Amino acid sequence: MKLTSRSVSPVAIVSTVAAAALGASLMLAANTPANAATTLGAAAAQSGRYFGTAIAAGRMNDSTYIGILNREFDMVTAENEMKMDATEPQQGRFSYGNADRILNHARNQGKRVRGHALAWHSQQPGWMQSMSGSSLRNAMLNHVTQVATYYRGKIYAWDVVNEAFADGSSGARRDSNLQRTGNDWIEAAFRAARAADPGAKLCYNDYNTDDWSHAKTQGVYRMVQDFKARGVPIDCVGFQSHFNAQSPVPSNYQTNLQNFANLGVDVQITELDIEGSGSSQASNYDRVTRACLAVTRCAGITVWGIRDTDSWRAYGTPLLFDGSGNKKAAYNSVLNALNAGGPGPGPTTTTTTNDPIPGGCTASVSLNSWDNGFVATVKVTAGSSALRGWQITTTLSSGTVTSSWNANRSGNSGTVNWTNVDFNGAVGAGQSTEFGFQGTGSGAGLNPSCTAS
Ligand code: 9MR
Repeated sequence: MKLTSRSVSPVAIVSTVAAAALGASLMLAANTPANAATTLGAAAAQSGRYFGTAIAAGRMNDSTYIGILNREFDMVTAENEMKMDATEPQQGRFSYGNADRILNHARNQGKRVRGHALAWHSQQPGWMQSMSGSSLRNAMLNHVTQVATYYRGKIYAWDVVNEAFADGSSGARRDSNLQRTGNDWIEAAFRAARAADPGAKLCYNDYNTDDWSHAKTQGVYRMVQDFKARGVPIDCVGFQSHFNAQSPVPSNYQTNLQNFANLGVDVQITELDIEGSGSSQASNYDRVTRACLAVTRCAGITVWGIRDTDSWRAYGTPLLFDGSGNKKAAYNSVLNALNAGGPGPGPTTTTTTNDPIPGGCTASVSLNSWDNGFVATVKVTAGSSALRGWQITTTLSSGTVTSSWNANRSGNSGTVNWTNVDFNGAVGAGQSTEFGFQGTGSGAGLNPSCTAS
């Protein structure tokens, strides 16, 4: 209804005056309408993005910590527990206890997980630090393969390689034992990660790459450009975004994210923390959040810890919650910015991503066997939510697969991996689809396992 001047009520006049008088605070109120999301994860989800945090397994018995985690965040990174020294403390002996604790908690809460990190010059186990040449290259690739395979289907995005560029004006690779195995070590790591977990987005992650004018940023940009041109499997670039007075939020931060996105990769803010307090800290957080929202392929933001006291640099009070778990001004500015939203539907997904839902599907097999051969029919059943795609692993204790139908296959003996074809990837909640194969041997013990993708 169009109001005429005669129909304007005294209440309306009062609120118009109030609007003029309150100015900025009313604008703030406009960003937080009654139906605005009240948690970071829900607010980010409105534009198809996530809001995550790093957590430490050692703090998981702290009820304040876990309460904030469960309530606010929908993406989780293990702060240290998936690093090389944690997951392969002795060569060939893998250890996933703390990493699993984090991953299982996240997934049981319906949250997704960023994997951090498969290959890095730092946090290497002692045995690796003293290696070089082809034995180091092989050990690194084996690590990438083993860890990414172990978590196959459960990781939204892996930091495949972390911090491989030098600081300063060179724009060159950082010297390290891994770099000395040959300049192609990074692409080799990405290829190994893709083969091990085709559903995970594969990221290059670094710090001091947030300013477009820095030589280090340019070096990373040229590498990503080259990888895209040559078909090296890379899906995303992580910008750690650790800011303080010496390293402030760059004025070209959004431009920087956009320039990388224009190469055809997602961009992710992976380790955000900003030293400071009060309104200046809040306004820096606001700027970073708005920059992500303004870039369609900025998939989401992860802060590097929950409370200030949880931070690797607690003295800088760089996070969104104080030591008691109270929301800081910085929290409110991030929430308001997320609620104000951004353009577009969020990141365009060009590769299949892993399913955030635990237990997203199951598989069973029926066998029709004869003397030395069999036909197996595998039934794939979606769990409580619909599947966009699926991956099945089967084990042949003897013999080989000789033909198959209605699925893509990799391998034909031992562990054989299967993925949906175009027409049978989408399966409704609780519904089933089938594929089959013929093989030699008995077909005993195929034991299919299903991962939603
Ligand atoms: O926050 C992490 C801290 O607990 C560890 O001691 C440290 C060891 O390297 O790593 C910190 O996390 C780093 C991350 O893995 C990579 N980017 C820089 C982060 C802060 O140092």
